[in-house]
This record gives sequence, C-alpha cells and structure tokens, in this order.
Amino acid sequence: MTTRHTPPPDPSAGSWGKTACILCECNCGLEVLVKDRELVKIRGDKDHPGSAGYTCEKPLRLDKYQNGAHRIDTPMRRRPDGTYEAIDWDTALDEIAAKLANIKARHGGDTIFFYGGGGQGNHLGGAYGRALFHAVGAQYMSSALAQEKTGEGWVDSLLYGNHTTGDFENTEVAVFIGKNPWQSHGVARARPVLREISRDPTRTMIVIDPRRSETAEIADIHLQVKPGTDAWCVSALAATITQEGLTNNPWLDEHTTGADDVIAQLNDIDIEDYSRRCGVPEELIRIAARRIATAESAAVYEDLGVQMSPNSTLVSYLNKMLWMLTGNFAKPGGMHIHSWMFPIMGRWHPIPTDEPIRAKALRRLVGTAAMQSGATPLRKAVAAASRIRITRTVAAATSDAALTAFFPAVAVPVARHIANVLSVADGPATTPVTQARIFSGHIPCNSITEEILTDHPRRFRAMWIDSSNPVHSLSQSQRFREAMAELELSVVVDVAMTETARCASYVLPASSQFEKYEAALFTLHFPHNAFQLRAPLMKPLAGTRPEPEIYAGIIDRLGVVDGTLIADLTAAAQVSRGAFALAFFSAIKNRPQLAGLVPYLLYRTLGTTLPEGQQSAALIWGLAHLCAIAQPDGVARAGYKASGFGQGEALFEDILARKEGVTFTDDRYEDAWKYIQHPDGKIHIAIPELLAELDRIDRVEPSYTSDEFPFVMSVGERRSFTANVIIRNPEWRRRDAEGALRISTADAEELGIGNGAQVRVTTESGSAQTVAEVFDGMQRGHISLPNGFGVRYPDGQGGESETGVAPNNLTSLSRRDRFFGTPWHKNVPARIEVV
Ligand SMILES: Nc1nc2c(c(=O)[nH]1)N[C@H]1C(S)=C(S)[C@@H](COP(=O)(O)OP(=O)(O)OC[C@H]3O[C@@H](n4cnc5c(=O)[nH]c(N)nc54)[C@H](O)[C@@H]3O)O[C@H]1N2
Ligand SMILES: Nc1nc2c(c(=O)[nH]1)N[C@H]1C(S)=C(S)[C@@H](COP(=O)(O)OP(=O)(O)OC[C@H]3O[C@@H](n4cnc5c(=O)[nH]c(N)nc54)[C@H](O)[C@@H]3O)O[C@H]1N2
Ligand code: SF4
Ligand SMILES: [Mo]
Repeated sequence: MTTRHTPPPDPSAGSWGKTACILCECNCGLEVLVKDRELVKIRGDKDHPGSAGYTCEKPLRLDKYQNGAHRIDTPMRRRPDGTYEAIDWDTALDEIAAKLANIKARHGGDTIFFYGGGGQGNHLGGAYGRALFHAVGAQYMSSALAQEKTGEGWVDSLLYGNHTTGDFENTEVAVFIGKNPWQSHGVARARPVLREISRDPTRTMIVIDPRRSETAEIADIHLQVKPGTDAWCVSALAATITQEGLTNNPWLDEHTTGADDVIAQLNDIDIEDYSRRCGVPEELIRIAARRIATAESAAVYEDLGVQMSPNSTLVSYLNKMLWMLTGNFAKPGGMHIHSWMFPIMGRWHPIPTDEPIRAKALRRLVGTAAMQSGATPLRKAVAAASRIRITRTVAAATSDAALTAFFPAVAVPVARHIANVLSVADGPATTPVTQARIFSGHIPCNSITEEILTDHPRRFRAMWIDSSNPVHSLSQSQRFREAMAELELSVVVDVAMTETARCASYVLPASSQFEKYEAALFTLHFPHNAFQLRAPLMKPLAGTRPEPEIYAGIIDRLGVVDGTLIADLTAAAQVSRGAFALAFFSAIKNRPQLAGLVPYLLYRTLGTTLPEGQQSAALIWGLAHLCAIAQPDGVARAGYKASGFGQGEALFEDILARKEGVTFTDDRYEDAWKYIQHPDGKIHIAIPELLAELDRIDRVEPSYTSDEFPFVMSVGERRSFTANVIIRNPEWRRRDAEGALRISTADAEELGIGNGAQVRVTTESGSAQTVAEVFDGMQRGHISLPNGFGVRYPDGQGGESETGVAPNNLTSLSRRDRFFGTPWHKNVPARIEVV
C-alpha cells in the first residue's frame, strides 16, 4: 500500500517482470526490467525451477529480438511482381480462409501442408495452429524436428516407445556424441554441470567430435573421429563392451528382449579395423568403453554432429547400446524416460498409477454408468442453468458431484483420443508423392520440395508456415524458394519479414514472445520436470496479433463449428470449471471428430471466461488436465495431491499463478520403468532393420571427399553468438561478427590462409565468400561454418545488409539419411580458395 512516507513507484523507472530465454531449448528463467517497451535489464531468475538463476551470455541483449527494424506490424499480400502491399486484418483473414476452403474443395484438405509451429521458446501458437490443421482436413505436417530428431525418435519408439534424457548432474561418466553442450546447452545449467564433471577426479567426460570443441577441451577422453565415421567408432565402443565381457547380463536378462542377437553381432566386429576407419586409436576406444561399462552410472547425449551426418539413424541406435548393454537405466546418473507436459513428438500415454486395482475398478464402474446415463443431459441442464443466476450454484454443485463419479472413468480414453489426434500420432505412414517414411506425423524436411515440385495429383498445393524460416533453415534454400513459387497459397506467420516470408503469398505479423502468453513444451527432464507459462511483459505491438487469435479468426471464417456448441460450452464455463469440464469432456466423448479442434474450442469458450488477457491460457487448462491424467502419481509428488479432476485443476491454477514456472512432476528413479510403452515393460533391444544396417556398414569404407572437394565441411556449428535465426539484428553479437569459417592450422598453412583472410568456399550446390579463422581445434580436412548467419536486416539507410553465410545455400537435398531423410549438414564435401 502506498503511504505518505513511501513515494508511489516511478513509472519511468520501468518494472521487473518474469519470463524466459527463447534462444535455446533450455528456456532459462529470466527477470527483465521493461521500460517504454524496451528490455533494458535482463538477469537470470533464481526462482525458476529448472535454471535456478543460470543464464549464458546470449539472452542479455534479447531486446534485439523484441525491438528493431525487423518487426512487421501489418498483414501483407504479395503482388504479382513479388512486392508486398499492406492489407488490413479482416481482408487478410477473409481472403486466406476463402482460399483455404477453395483448395480443400478442389484438391482435398490433405494438399494443405503445415510447417513449423514453434521455435525454441514458442509452442503455444503452433498448438493452436493444430486446430486449423484439423479444420481444413490436413494430414501432413513437419517442423525442424524432422531434419534432426526423427531418426532417433523412431529408434526410441522401437526400443521403449518414448524419449530418454540423461541425469548429467549426477552421472559418473558423461558421454557426448556430436554434441557440444558448452555452447549449445541442452542440459540445464550446462556450464556449471560440465565444469563439475571435469573437475571431479572420480567422474569422467567422454566426447566424440572431430573437432576439439569447448566441451572436448575440458573432457577427460576425446575421441577425435574423422567426420562422418561415428557409426564405426560407436560400434567399436559397443563391441568392446560385449567382446571384453563387460555387459550387465543379469540386468539384460531381466529387463530386455533380443539382447543375444545384438551381442552376437557386436562380437563379430573387428575393433581394430573399425578404429582405423574412424581414425581413433584402438586403445583409446577400449579405455573409453571400459570406463563406461565399469562406472556406477553413465549417461549419453547425441546431437547434430551425428544426427546430421552419415548413418545417423544407425548411430542413434548404437549410442543407446552404450547405456543399454551396461544397464544404465532408471537409476541415479543414468538414462531415463521422462514425463511430459505434452509430448512434442511420439505418443501420449497414461502411466499406471499406484492406486490399488480394486479401488480403480470400482471407480471406473460408477463413472462409466454416470457418463452413459447422465453426462449429456447434465451438460444441457448445466448450460440452461447458467442462464438463470439462482440455479448456477446448484448446477455447479451438481456437476462437481457428477465429475467425481465420471471423471476418472472417461478421462483417460477421452484424453488419449484428444492427445493422439492433436499430435497427429495416427496420421499417414508415408508421404503422398515420394512415399518417404513419416515419423510421429512429421514428414522428412528434405522431402518437402519433392512433394511440391511434381505433376503428381496429390502434390501439396498450399503451405502454412508458423515460427520457422525453412527457406533459410532447410537444405538447398533455392529449391525451397522454387517450391514456394509453385504453390497456390502460402502463408507465413512471423514477427519478421524473413527469407521465407519473402516468398509467401500472405505474411501475418505475430506479436512477439514478450507481448503474449507463451510457453515451450520442451519438458524433457527427469526426475523433476518443469513447465513455465510466460505472462506477457507488455501489450502487443500495434498491428500485430498473438497466434491463437489469428487461428481462431481463420477457423471462425471456415464455419466448421456450430454456434450452439460454442454457446453451450461457454455457458458451462460461466457456471464453474467443473461444469465446463463435464460439458467439454462429454462433448468430445460423444463427438470424437471434434478432438482436432480442441485448442479452438477451449479458446472460444473457456478462454472467454478467464481474466482479461488470459484467453490463450485456455489451452493450458487442457494440457494441465492431460498431464495430470497421464502422470497422476508424479504430479501428486510435485505437490498437486487432489485426486481426479481436482488434480489437473490445481496444476492449472498454479501454472497461472507462478510466473517463474512450476515443477509439475516429481518422479522416483525407478519410475522410469513405468514410462516404457511396451506391454511387457521391457526394452526391445534388437531392431532387425538396424542390425541389417550394422551388417551393411561392415562392408563400407567411409570416404566423403574427392579431388574436387577435398574437405568435409560442417555447416551450422553452434557458437557463442548464434541462436538459429531468432535474432536477425547483427549488432546482437559481441564476438565472431561475420561467422568465420574455421580451418585447422595445418590446412591453413598449406593453403596460405591467415586469420581473417577472405576465402571462397564451394560445394556441389553453391559457393560463398567468407572470412577464415585458423582454429587449432580443427583436424586436417575438416572445416566448419556457424549456423544463424546470412539473414537480411534493414541497414538504416533504406537498404538491407546481409552478414555472414546463409548455410543452406551450400547444402544439398540428396545427402540424407536412408531411413528418415535427415540431412547431412555436418558432412558437406567442399573446397576452399583464397580470394
Ligand atoms: N549457441 C547456440 N546454442 C544452440 C543453438 C544455436 O543456434 N546457438 N541451437 C539449438 C538447437 S536448435 C540445436 S538442435 C542444438 C544443437 O546442438 P549441437 O548438436 O551441440 O550443435 P552443433 O554445433 O551443431 O554440433 C555439435 C558438434 O558436432 C560436431 N560434429 C561435426 N561433425 C561431426 C561428426 O561427423 N561426428 C561427430 N561426432 N561430431 C561432429 C561439431 O564439431 C560440433 O562440436 O543447439 C541448440 N543450442
Ligand atoms: N545447414 C544447417 N541448417 C540447419 C541447422 C544446421 O546445423 N545446419 N540446424 C537446424 C536446426 S537443428 C534447427 S532447429 C533449424 C531451426 O530453423 P527454423 O525452424 O527455421 O527456426 P528458427 O531459426 O528458430 O526460426 C524461428 C522463426 O520464428 C520467428 N519467431 C520468433 N518469435 C516468434 C513468435 O512469437 N511468433 C512467430 N510466429 N514467429 C516467431 C523468428 O523470426 C524466426 O523466423 O535450423 C536447421 N538448419
Ligand atoms: S541460450 Fe539457452 S542456455 Fe543460454 S540463457 Fe538462453 S535458454 Fe539458457
Ligand atoms: Mo535444432
């Protein structure tokens, strides 16, 4: 309270608010001083449940994302000559909705393709976008995940049906394969955690990387492979474990199937020859393998160095052998399957509760009965009652009573249906034109242009792109531009006029991630998993709209939902949350075809009853309930102890109240077993298709260079000041302003290249000029370019400048994994010339 003695706060001093960093998957908690819409001071938030005050150097100048000449503030329509004209929102939404409906009528909704839907910090827009996907009857979608994680995701799905994470904070032996967490993070509080492992003489860090990365620099063992040879290196590690009798046999017997087949095949591997092929001394491979196998615990993390290199899906499989053969699962310092707020890839699945079976059966019986006989009439009664004030309290009490009975019974099947529809888990298995494999709804990014640039009748005719810049970020940018030019309609939703937006028929300006409710669904932690719903720090920039409002506007115009349902659900929401839940769950149970529209339904009904400005938190209500339904015991241990409907409700309320984020599940190490999705609860260790692949590479001598292209170039290295292309203003960077091409000392000497020299680098698909940096951590024959460069930014004089090399002018679509088409961006044959 303000008194005479304490002066009122000075508005010109600004105010502190809580949010998160949007530059990598860690989403560290931030406190920000906002003044006149500027992010003037930024510091780590000690209250954040995941990062506890930690940040790296990157978010300190996030204002370069929030404010600047890149922000767009009006919808735009492309003219025939390729320039853009500003149009108002109604015109834009009317025209786009009409065109979508027209394409659907002529070619089918499955020719409308959806791409993106979230960067490193913003998944709420994409989640609402999923309602549009279903409203138009789309079937095919993709995102950046399908150029890195789909191979690994498929391997995970066959082994145990879920995603794993390592307990690096507690592990005795940490193994990083093609992963440089010092720069790219991916591990919470990465630098202190790495430093701690490095300093502790009883713990060991093993890094597999052709380059002496910052992480390799402080590692105990660096296996400096030749680029692209990890399949031989990692299989030699696994073979050492089997051939030296270091497998954990009692564990394998109890918890896995198929181990004998795998071990037999690994026993046939010639370790000495494989070490020659990957360029790592045999003795070092053996030392590393023994260290992993004899430790109390080991955890493994693979990333782009192998996921964007030859044999990536096979390497994902082999990497998991290191911890599976040694039994490093579901124990401190090992690997774990974790809970989810909502799975970003793979299936939602409820885990068995600790509740006694008899109590569960009884509740299901009562609940199903209540549901079948009473729910629909009750929904209507509740809706009617809400219009008469006196009966509202009665209606609220009645629905609470009904909920107690019915919720546990219907919740799981209804929630499962909603989750699987929203995540497109049961979508097509292959793409319509080239029959490429689809994993978890995501078509391979390298297939997109092939599904457009063809006469095939089922080719994609329209593309909706949200929060992504595929012209810049996917292989062979020029090809993507050509594909966009062939489409009848393309819509980009972004905060900036990106390289992709410049090819689109319509561009819709989104409010920034600090101007709206926003959240990331990277909930990948174990045993404590956290989620943060970020509240806006300021009002939307005039002319922009938050994505949920954009999607609702289009879906309204498509007229796919009948008004009575919206009115009924809204009326129920006005009575009470319980009445709404009853009406909502029974509506989806009775009309399962509505499941795909859930985000829209929640937004237009429950959303309108939430406090001013919180409408888009309506979807979080749904996610909180799905989360509690799927993982009731873990959620209870995190402090949300109510049973049934009350549990998700308590979680939702806390998510809204705690701006720094909440811990939503608290697991015990042995709980990781419950997350295995195979009915037998075991890890199915033999994957015949990949064992055949392992056999195939036995006959392959790796070689990626030629006289024409004597170097292997890794295109897209994560550095101190790269963050995909989330920040466009080049002034954001404090170092490495131009994004230098790194080259080994020996190669630089031989070619007469000094630090700072201008060089031209050429690949089979393109050529670029850049500055060189002689880097003694590079091995001979390997060069490296950073990611995130080569975007256009207004230069302040009416023109535009472009800094550094756009990576995907140099990559090719055809160099890709044989299973899931992931591109070999870290393995591009190249040559260099001094300019
Ligand atoms: N600073 C920063 N951090 C980021 C991002 C960013 O843009 N900037 N982006 C985020 C995103 S989207 C992602 S996916 C992650 C990626 O995170 P990382 O995968 O860790 O990042 P990269 O630098 O692409 O690749 C890691 C390492 O792979 C090595 N490598 C290259 N070729 C090979 C090879 O043939 N074999 C092996 N074993 N290693 C090889 C490189 O030398 C490099 O050190 O980073 C996230 N974090
Ligand atoms: N050669 C090569 N290519 C690569 C890589 C590589 O290593 N080498 N790495 C790849 C990897 S791992 C990834 S993850 C991809 C990333 O590439 P993309 O999927 O293209 O993602 P970002 O670069 O993160 O782009 C995010 C976009 O979202 C916009 N944006 C920011 N905030 C908002 C918002 O609130 N709403 C909306 N609607 N838009 C917003 C930004 O302006 C930006 O255009 O790049 C890939 N491309
Ligand atoms: S870039 Fe990643 S590690 Fe650095 S502060 Fe942001 S979220 Fe945290
Ligand atoms: Mo990524």
